[in-house]
Amino acid sequence: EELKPFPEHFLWGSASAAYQVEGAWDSDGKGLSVWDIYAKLPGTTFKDSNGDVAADHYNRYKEDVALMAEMGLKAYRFSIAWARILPEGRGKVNEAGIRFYSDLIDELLSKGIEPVITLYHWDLPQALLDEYGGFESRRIADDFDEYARICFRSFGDRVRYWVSLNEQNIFIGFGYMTGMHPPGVKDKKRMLQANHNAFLANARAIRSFRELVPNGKIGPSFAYSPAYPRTSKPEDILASEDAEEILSHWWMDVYAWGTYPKAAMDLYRSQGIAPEVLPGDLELFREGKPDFMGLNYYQTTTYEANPLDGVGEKLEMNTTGEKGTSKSTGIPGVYRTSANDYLERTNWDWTIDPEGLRVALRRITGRYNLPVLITENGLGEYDKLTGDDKVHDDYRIGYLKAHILACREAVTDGVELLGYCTWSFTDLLSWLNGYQKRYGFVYINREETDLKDLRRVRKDSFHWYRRVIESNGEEL
Ligand code: GCO
Repeated sequence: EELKPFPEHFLWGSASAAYQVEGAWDSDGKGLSVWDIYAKLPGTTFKDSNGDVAADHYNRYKEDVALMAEMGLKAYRFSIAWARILPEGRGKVNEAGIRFYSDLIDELLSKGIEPVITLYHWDLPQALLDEYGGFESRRIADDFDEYARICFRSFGDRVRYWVSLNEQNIFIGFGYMTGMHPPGVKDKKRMLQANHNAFLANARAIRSFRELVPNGKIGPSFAYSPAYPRTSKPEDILASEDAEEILSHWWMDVYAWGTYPKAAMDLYRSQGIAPEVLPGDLELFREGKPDFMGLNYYQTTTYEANPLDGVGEKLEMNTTGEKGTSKSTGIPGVYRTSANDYLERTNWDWTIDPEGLRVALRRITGRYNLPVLITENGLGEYDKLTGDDKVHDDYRIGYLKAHILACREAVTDGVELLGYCTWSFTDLLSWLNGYQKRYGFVYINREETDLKDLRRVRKDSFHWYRRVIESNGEEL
């Protein structure tokens, strides 16, 4: 069968997040974020790595954009550090923060690169956590909306594509259930309420976007790990459907339709942990309907029926997250994760499943009928710099190639795909895994505490992706 070509003006992109690349954690009036504090608490991150310096992108953004231009990148997705714009989270605006992002946007546009802005990539201003508990209060929606409106007014004339919240399921799940991200809470009831409040924030910002950037497009980025059944045993099928409902529809249904899945809500009600939904909340969600679903895709997860009926199971959320966190389930007696004999795994124990990306795209299209922007996809590896200053990352090329082919198959299936952003452009800080876990096309010469020179080195994948873009995905 003939594969359809990628659409014209397809956004061949690459992505990053402020805390993971910028550094300059206290420069030019920036306030502190929860990560500036949390990563420095003992035992929270790999070898105490933190984003104080990161890739020093704040000071070297021109050099980085020049590399993007050399590669022919069509889109660059980056996030704004809320605390650079509003050091206290709300109130007084830091003009130097606005200027930094404004300059970055102008630099990108001057090279013909479409900026894609993420409003929230996890670096909540610490002041808002201290003041009222951050996402645990409904006040977060007012403050996020105020911050978003400042960004829309400052950059909306030049930036068409926006991501509201990045991986709400991960930052809320890790922040309030597994306790691995700030604020380190492990309580499912609090998790579900913080998550509801994050939906309020998301919808308020999208409503403001309609008013302030009427010609732009906005959507959340969801970390979607499609659920597979272990076998064709009906109990396993039900288990994987339940996992899909609890771990994915719980978020995507609200974004797309403004409703929580009923079975999951009934279950949480019976457990006494359902979020408090006030009159007007669901109407607001429906007003905040996105233009596209942002998809961060790394892997699929396989489930089987849980024969233990939940006895002894810990209340943990399955996530697309780090090694060792995707073991048990939130729903006693319904499902648990299992091995998948057909899939290889990365060094961080993530399954490698290009066909799963096609599954994800088809499911999102079939259920929600929304266009999709792939906002992240990539391979974290231990890259090695050779003596002659090269990085031979053929494994990354192989990984990306297979996933891009899956995109093309999905386009042929009828998926409306707006673009494909790899994670990431340069190497950057992995929140919990430090600088050893590298995703970039551009190698950054540094280790956890040894900064070396932060030199930028083009990996083999850099040259490869340039040709992919040039041929609009024909030449893989
Ligand atoms: C890591 C993760 C991240 C995420 C990204 C999510 O290793 O820390 O892979 O880099 O993918 O921040 O949006």
